[in-house]
Amino acid sequence: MKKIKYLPLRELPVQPVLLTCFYLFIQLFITLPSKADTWRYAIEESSTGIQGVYASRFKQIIEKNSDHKVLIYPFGTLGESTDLLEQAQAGLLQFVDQSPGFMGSLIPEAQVFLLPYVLPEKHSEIAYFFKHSKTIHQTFHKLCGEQDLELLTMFPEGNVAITTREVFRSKEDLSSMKIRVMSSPLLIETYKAFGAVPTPLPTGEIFGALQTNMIQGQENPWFYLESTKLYEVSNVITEIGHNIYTTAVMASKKFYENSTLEVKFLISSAIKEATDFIIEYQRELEISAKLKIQKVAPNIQYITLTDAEREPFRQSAKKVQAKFIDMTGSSGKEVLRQLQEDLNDAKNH
Ligand code: 6CS
Repeated sequence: MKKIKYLPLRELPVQPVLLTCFYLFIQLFITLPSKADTWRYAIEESSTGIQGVYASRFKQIIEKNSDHKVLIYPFGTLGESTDLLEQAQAGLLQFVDQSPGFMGSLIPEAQVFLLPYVLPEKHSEIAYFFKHSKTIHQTFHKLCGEQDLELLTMFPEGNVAITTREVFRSKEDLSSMKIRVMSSPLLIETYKAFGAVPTPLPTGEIFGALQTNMIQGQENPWFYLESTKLYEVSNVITEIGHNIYTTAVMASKKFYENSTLEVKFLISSAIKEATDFIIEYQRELEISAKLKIQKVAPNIQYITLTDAEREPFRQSAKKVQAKFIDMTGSSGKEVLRQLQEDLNDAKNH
């Protein structure tokens, strides 16, 4: 039998081997043919809301760089916000945008983003935080993974303002008001601590409940007050500076893990580009939405609480942090510690 002669290692033709490896690597990322799929992406807002603009930008980038198609399902087409997350967990949706305000019962630690007077007000700090935060990109990513969700990004949607029938400047003024909140238990605790009567209601019921005086107020970011015309059923819009609205984009973990490296790279590049874009866009939209409302509704009273008026609300925020720890235990305590470290980094960067 003919003996195979092996080349000693040092005599192997190094250049061709390296070239082949390099070629295979490039193939993996760029040229491997992959089937053109259609991906479903559900959002909690209309297609012109911030989540809709984000999803459209993501779709545009994906469709420019591949043969895959993205179908966007705006609010109402697939059920209420909480239904969407279940559909993504089951792999019926490839992508979903869901806000921490609706995630409290599934991932209690997600409510850290709802804590009043914790997230920064300054745009440069907000931008840095969303891009670099370990709380988002490591801790929350891991917590989502445990629920069959692949966290892709989080972004802000602007300052949260409170719309009411009557003027309030103190916690006592709020005591007679039912204020609608998203379903998160922490938001309920927040408005209790603020002296009001918190009333969780699904998104689709906010307008009607305000119109019929079933509730006397609600909170949402400025662009949302404008795009959903909530200002039409409000007499007063007040800023107490307690929070910015945050939201999370996730993929079905099953879908993501079964994707090729090429697809994962395609998705993460589109997510990064769309996130950089939306962080600046949402800021501009907040300014224009405020101006639009003030122009079409000059009779509304626009109030910004002074620092002294905010102080009792800030004090109540401490109680809400204690409630957060009660709800989440040592895991939540660690999430809050990490968040505070991230916020310090954002301040000092
Ligand atoms: O308050 C809500 O229910 C909604 N607010 C915003 C800004 N986005 C989605 C959510 O459904």
